[in-house]
Amino acid sequence: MALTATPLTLTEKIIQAHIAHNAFAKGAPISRGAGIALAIDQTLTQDATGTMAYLQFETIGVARVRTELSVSYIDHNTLQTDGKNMDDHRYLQSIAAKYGLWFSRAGNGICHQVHLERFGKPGKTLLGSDSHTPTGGALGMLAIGSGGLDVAIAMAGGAFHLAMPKIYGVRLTGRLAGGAGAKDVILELLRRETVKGGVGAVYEYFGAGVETLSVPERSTITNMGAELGATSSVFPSDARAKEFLAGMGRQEDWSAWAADEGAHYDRIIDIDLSAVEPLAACPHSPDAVKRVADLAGAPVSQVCIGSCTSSSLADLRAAAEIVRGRNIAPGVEAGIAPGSRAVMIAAAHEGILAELIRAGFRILESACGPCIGMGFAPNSGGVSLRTFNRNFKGRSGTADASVYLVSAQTAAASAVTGAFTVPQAAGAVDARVTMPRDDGMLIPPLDEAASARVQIERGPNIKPCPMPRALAFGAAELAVALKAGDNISTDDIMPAGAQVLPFRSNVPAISKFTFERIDASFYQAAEKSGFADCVVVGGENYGQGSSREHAALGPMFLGVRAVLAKSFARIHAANLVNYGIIPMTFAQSADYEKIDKGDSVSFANLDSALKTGGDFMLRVKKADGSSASFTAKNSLDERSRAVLLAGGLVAYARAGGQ
Ligand code: MIC
Ligand code: SF4
Repeated sequence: MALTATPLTLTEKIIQAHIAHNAFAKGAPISRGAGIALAIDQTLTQDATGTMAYLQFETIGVARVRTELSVSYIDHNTLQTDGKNMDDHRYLQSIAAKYGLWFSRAGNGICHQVHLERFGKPGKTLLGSDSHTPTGGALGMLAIGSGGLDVAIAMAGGAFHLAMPKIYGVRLTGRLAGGAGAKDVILELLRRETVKGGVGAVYEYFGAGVETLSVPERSTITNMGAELGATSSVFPSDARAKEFLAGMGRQEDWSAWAADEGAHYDRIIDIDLSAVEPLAACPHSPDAVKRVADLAGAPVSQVCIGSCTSSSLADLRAAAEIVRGRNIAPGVEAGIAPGSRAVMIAAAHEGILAELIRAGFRILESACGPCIGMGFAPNSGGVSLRTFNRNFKGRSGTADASVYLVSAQTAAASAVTGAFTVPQAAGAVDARVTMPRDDGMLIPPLDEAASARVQIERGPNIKPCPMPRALAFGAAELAVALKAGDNISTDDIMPAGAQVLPFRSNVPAISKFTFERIDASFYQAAEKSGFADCVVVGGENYGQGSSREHAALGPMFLGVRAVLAKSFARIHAANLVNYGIIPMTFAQSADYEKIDKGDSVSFANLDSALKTGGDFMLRVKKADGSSASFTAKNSLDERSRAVLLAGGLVAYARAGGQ
């Protein structure tokens, strides 16, 4: 690797190698917060966000994807209770065939796990329409989650725009011991940093402890960095990365990537792996972390090992060692959803799968499944221990269930006792993985002549994506349609689950579920107002969680024109802008108290604030006739303001905007 004058972090090196519009001197550090545009090497989509992404991609009008590699995965909507989901799968398969993408069929596995096994490459950029795309950081790539529209632009050869992140160095020392696993490392970080600690930052791992972690263990950590609100998480590409790629039959894809000696981090966080204990994130937030020892003995009714964060062969091995020769407790229902079909096959060959089945685990398909409320919902009021990454209220499908996020080790130990149990050291579990390179359910891109003959299959539920209305409300009074608290997740704004997900390709239909979890009357009220222009108020970290654009599209369709919050999650703020909704930040947190549902608000200088920058001046008329004035911060960069003025990203791009 070329020597640089200033020692750089790994994140900076990858960014330097991909700066699209080169306003920055090569080799010099880029100032944090500066707007940057990155060239994107690889993209991924999944079916729940993919339909909208490809509907947008089709309108851009390029004949073939312009990335090095683009993959369309089917893993979310695999509970097919009528024709809608399979119609979406067939649409996506025909799009992949037409435009030169790889296609991963339903059952082949969860996008992040399969991508790591089959396509991840050190030093590359990956943009994915799913918030857990940073999983790829386990292989030393800069992998970022975004809305589907940003991915569509990247597939068409456009750059990805973001603010240069801060870079937090996580120095690992020691080695995991006792029953602690990689999941406990990221839970420890969540305990310290909270679900908004990583907004605007990349967590970069370094130090002597790094080499003690295998790539699957690293991927548990990078995956769940999304719960910190981080832009991404990244590990160096070292001998362990080489070993992993060799195990996948892809040694030629390896190259070494690491930070320079003496690189500067904006902050350093120290974690001694040998001191990490088994932990659990308690209901209903990934950062409500407690020691399993402090929960020990409390009864458990369900256990599930799966999801894109902890369903690797290494996780299954650890679980199998713990349950060997024992049975699942009678009061517990236990299930396993292996992360990919390749993991399932390898587990079968090693005999682990048989051991898990014998112990009493139900085997679920290799897909997101229960993580996104697609089956295996817990009993009413049940206590479910899951190796997943999110435990927002109601996400499991059971509104009053208590979901705890734990390691595969803790899940397995608790499954056999029927109560929270601190896992004992299972002996040194072999974390090396050699998996058959099996492309049976992965369909490669067609050549151009064959692509030209493909007809796109469009099921009756697939409707064009609606466009934002013009920002013509000037100084009019807009009703405050909702006031929400802190850490509102995209699951609160637009729920997922078996009933809602089939409408992901039909915005008018899915918009009826907008804010259902926090205000069941939201849709009816919007309909009654004739979908009049309105605003929504939120607290800190508004829109945390998923990348789903539907959390912007639903509100947009119902008339929401601005969201006024104390702070925003990165992906959601970008999605709001892309769909013409203005994110505004309270300049003073206390002003949050001055505005309530039922008030009306007007903006004195909307036009000029969008054209030239500067804070927004607001006047709130209270329901009791009194009024208040205050300013809201305009943190939008020049491009975001231009996108809003153009009427959203599609209109902006059509008008030649970069
Ligand atoms: C999630 O974990 O919430 C999802 C479902 O994977 C989402 C994407 C979506 O809503 O389709 C994500 O994480 O981005
Ligand atoms: Fe799928 Fe869950 Fe991972 Fe989201 S977090 S990609 S729903 S497994």
